[in-house]
Amino acid sequence: MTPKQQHAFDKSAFKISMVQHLTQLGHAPETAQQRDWYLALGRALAEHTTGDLVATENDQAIKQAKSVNYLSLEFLIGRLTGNNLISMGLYDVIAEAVGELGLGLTDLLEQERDPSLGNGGLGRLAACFMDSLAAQQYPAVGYGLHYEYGLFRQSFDQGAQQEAPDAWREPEGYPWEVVRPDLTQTIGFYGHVEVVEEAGHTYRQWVPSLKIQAMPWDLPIVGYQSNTVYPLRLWEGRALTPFALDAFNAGEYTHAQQADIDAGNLTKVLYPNDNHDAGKTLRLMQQYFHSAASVGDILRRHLEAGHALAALPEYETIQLNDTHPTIAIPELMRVLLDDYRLGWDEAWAIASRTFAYTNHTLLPEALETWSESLMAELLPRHMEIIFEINHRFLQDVEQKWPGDVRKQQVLSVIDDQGERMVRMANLCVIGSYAVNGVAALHSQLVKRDLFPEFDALYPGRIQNVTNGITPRRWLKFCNPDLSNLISEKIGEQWPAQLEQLEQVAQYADDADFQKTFMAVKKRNKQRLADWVKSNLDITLNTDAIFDVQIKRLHEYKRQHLNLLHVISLYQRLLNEPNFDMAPRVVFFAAKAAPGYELAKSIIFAINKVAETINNDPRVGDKLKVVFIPDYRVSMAEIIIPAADVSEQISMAGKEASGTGNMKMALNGALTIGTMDGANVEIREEVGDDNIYIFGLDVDGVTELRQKGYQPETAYQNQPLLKAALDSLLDETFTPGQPGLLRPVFDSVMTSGDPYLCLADFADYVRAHNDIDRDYRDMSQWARKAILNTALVGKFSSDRSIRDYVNNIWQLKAIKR
Ligand code: 475
Repeated sequence: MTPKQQHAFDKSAFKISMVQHLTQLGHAPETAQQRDWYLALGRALAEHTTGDLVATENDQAIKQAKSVNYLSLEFLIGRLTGNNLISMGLYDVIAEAVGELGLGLTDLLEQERDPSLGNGGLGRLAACFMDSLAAQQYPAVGYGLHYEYGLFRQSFDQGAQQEAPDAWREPEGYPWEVVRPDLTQTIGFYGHVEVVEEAGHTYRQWVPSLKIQAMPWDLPIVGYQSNTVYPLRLWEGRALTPFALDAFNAGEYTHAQQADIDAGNLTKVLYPNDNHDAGKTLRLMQQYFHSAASVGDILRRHLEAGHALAALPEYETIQLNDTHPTIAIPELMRVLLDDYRLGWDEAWAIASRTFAYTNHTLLPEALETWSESLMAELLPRHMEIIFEINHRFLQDVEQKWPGDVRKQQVLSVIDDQGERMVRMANLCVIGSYAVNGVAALHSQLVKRDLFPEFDALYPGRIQNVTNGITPRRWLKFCNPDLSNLISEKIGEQWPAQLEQLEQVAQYADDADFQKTFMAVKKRNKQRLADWVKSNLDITLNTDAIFDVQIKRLHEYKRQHLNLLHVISLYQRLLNEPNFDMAPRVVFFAAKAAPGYELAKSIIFAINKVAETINNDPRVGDKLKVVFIPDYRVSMAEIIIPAADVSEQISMAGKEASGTGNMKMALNGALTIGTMDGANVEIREEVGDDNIYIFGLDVDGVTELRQKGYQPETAYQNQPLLKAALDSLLDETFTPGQPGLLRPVFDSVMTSGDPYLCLADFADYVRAHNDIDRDYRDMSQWARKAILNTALVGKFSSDRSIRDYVNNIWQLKAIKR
């Protein structure tokens, strides 16, 4: 809402509306539970946002302007109610209204289940970007999938990860979503391609043998302090209605695959892989379903607004969030060629100026490829189009590098060494007018290591847009005390203009401000400690350093390096009479992909180590280890404001950007990190004195590998490290069951330590010692923490979006 509308907001009418919604849910105010009231609150608020959503959609100025369509298989939005109240500017008045009904707003907000429609960084980035698009009123539609089950819920059984389904909408439905059955489309799969003759021309026409309906649900993305509301449009797979039964009986639906993959399964569940490509048929079906429905909807909007087909790139740009929606490129070509009957050159001129692609990872196991035979079976017409794109492209390559077979081989969309595979990233680069990495270092590596030939062929196409985070959710909402403190000093504009935080730097040496700042941190630590006490029954000392590593579990992120440090602290506390350390609580939170055995072993090891240390009376409250189960956005909102130390310790060159690093720095945590991803840029902003950098950099990693890396050497030469590793093999952490933690030992000792944990261990310990020393000087620490908050304004996702707008999308803001 605009500030003017907020002023006119009618509190008593809203209370009546809430009670009406409660009644519709079948409850009476006298007996309703908290959850019923939360649903009533959500529905009453959604009335307003749905109205603004429809109004924004019908805004003529927006229809005549250029829009971005953000295509992503994942949107990790987190709870909407609290965040939308902030954007609507209604947080305080609704807290009052709810209070007058005898309820507490924060209690009601706690009732909401997170929509966890994403795995990690890539999905959360999409959510931050939607928030920033709406905040700055750049016309946008987010397109995703309406998974019935989001990312699995995690629990521990004697330390081992257990997965349970995440029925985020059950049983009453999600109050913020609106179904849009009028926008339903039919999506085909399998079948064959026919040649049709018309007026002396031949055309190709795909005849699918399986059809599934795509019905959209819209979630409102509410602009901060405006009445702009953009849709996050999520497609749900549904069986064709019984009206199509005649076709069914005529035998069109007898494809062999139909039995195992019926329509109801298509959007059942989010694939739980992060930075990993599993290559399952159902996943490719999800991708095509998502792309085809989204492209269809984009074309519908474009044509309904009265624009010519050929003008598509002037009105619509399609951002591909990694390669997962790449099939949208051949799908748009198919529609233009076969349905609208454009010539190839005409169609390609449109498609190749419409798409842009963001790369989120260099890890080879995450780069998507699909078997050519699977693709040809599932999407026969698309495979033909991909061949034609590739054929024409390889002619360009031949022109540029005549006779260079190696270049043809690495650049081709088809990998023909072994089983023939379609390389989605190559298709993306060829079909896009812009490609970007997500942090300066990452974009350099995309050019140098991943796509050097493409960079030579298309100079300037590969760019950088450094990631960002929304300051509304990741400071204003999750850390109200710090937000108020900041607003007292520099006014209230910062949530929309985060660069203004720089003004906070002038208070970094102010003793009173330091005290207040640290008192806020302490309250946030207490809030987390209370959560830990009531949920895990571990008592924490809030004077301790809260040392935090929260992110997906992956070898390259090196949670096991952190674990080795924890073990070495434990052993020193026990074995060195003169060893002194500032008290520490080391927090972990992480989900492991269900099929990723080593990641699960690392979780198990952390839990076992935690159990031993936390129950060892000799340690007292000097050291505690807490693994918070079921990490999710709403948990991050409690942990991040409480962090003193932010662990960003990936092997250099592996973490494309990281965004948790930005969230914790913004909330006054100091980073201990490698020269990787956006850590490099965080260091540039906050300065060397206010960050703890350690370990090999990208060049150091390369050199070490060239010399020939032997983890054994570090093991033999560093007694602390050796003792920590050896403890994984005996009974220290698994009484009566030696060897249970061997997989972690083996991953670094016998599998060659692929992510160089042992090579970086000594310098990591050195950096932690520096932290220990600095934390003891509270005034110095406060200064560093304040400067982190003050100097990370660059990492607002508003700035990221402006970079996309100015350097790639070319959009104009439409103020409503
Ligand atoms: C990077 N997910 C972070 C973040 O840019 C970066 C891959 C394959 C299948 C399913 N999910 C994925 C990712 O690759 C991913 O999340 N990448 C992350 O993107 C946003 O900050 O460094 O690891």
